[in-house]
Amino acid sequence: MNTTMDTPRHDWTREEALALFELPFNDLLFRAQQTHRQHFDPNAVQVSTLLSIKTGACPEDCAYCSQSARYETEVERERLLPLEEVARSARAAKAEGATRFCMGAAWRNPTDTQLERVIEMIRVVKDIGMEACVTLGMLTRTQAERLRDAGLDYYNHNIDTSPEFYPEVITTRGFEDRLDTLAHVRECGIHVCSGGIVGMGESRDDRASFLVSLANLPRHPESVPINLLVRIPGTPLSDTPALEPFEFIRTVAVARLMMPRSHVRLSAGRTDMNPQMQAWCFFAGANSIFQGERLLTAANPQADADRALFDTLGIHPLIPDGYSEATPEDSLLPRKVHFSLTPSAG
Ligand code: SAM
Ligand code: DTB
Ligand code: SF4
Repeated sequence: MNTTMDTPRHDWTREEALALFELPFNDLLFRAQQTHRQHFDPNAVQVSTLLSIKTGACPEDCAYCSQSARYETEVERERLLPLEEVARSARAAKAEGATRFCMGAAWRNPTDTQLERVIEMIRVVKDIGMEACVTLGMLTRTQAERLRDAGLDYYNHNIDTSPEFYPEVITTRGFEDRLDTLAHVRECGIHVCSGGIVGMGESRDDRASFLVSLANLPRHPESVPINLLVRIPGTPLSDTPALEPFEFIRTVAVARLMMPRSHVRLSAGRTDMNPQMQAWCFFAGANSIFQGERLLTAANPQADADRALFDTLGIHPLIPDGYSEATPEDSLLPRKVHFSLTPSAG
């Protein structure tokens, strides 16, 4: 096995990934941190904010999701948000220090008319001077091209879990459908954000296989969100036993080792993690978070708590190249750290 892990690989086997999971914890974290330092400022964390632009009444049956029409959850359905509300939200996120604004819609896939409305939102976010990301479900190649032409920076589409465990979680669209959308996004030049959820009752083998599926894509996603399942009352996964915290940290470390140049996002589930656990995740190679008190429908830590965590750990938010910063008085950004959106993760 390549011990320095310097060059991105796309030929991982599940056995190799499992061997990483099975390393003594200190060895795994030491190696992950070494790899992390080869490619990133270890104290810089990219900050995104999420907004649900269309909530609930989704026809899909994703067993973890508060927004599926098939489950009785507390989520109220909402129509597509007005443009002005998106603009207000993006300005507020920028003032809080986020550099990327991610908009999510509870769709299986967008219609062309819906896509046009989202494109207006992307333009508004770009005008405010933030990176734009959207997650709208499956896309055709033509739709991906329209998003690229609108200036979209990232498209989020998760593979969610291993191909083997996937049918236990979602039956209304297949794993291959997800790969098709990812290929459309990649081929038309939008940065790819793709990861998944751990803690859904999958095995360690599944976690290894999930990371192999991501790392063996033709190019690694630039952004890899690792979500800890948020157990939503009313969904089939609401009573899933909590994942052992060290296993989550191991998953982050293995993701870092297998996709050395990608931003690994410590994503959903941070309200169930204490500051020490989040610090371990950063040490394991996580270098991105969602900031803001709400994810799409679920709670996220308060901005104050994240500010305190960054201060305690000496972490600073990462500023992308060419980013136009918010005014100093309303930004929490103390330092400038540059990275380039190109070249890609590998
Ligand atoms: N409807 C679109 C789709 O599924 O592609 C976009 C939005 S969907 C909510 C985006 C991702 O959020 C999912 O693929 C899943 O990985 C993550 N997610 C949703 N609910 C979650 C939960 N309860 N806990 C953790 N992650 C979750
Ligand atoms: C991702 O991987 N996690 C985000 C984002 N991509 C769209 C969504 C997390 C959703 C958590 C549950 C909720 O808010 O409903
Ligand atoms: Fe719908 Fe996305 Fe939720 Fe699945 S994850 S039910 S596609 S909103």
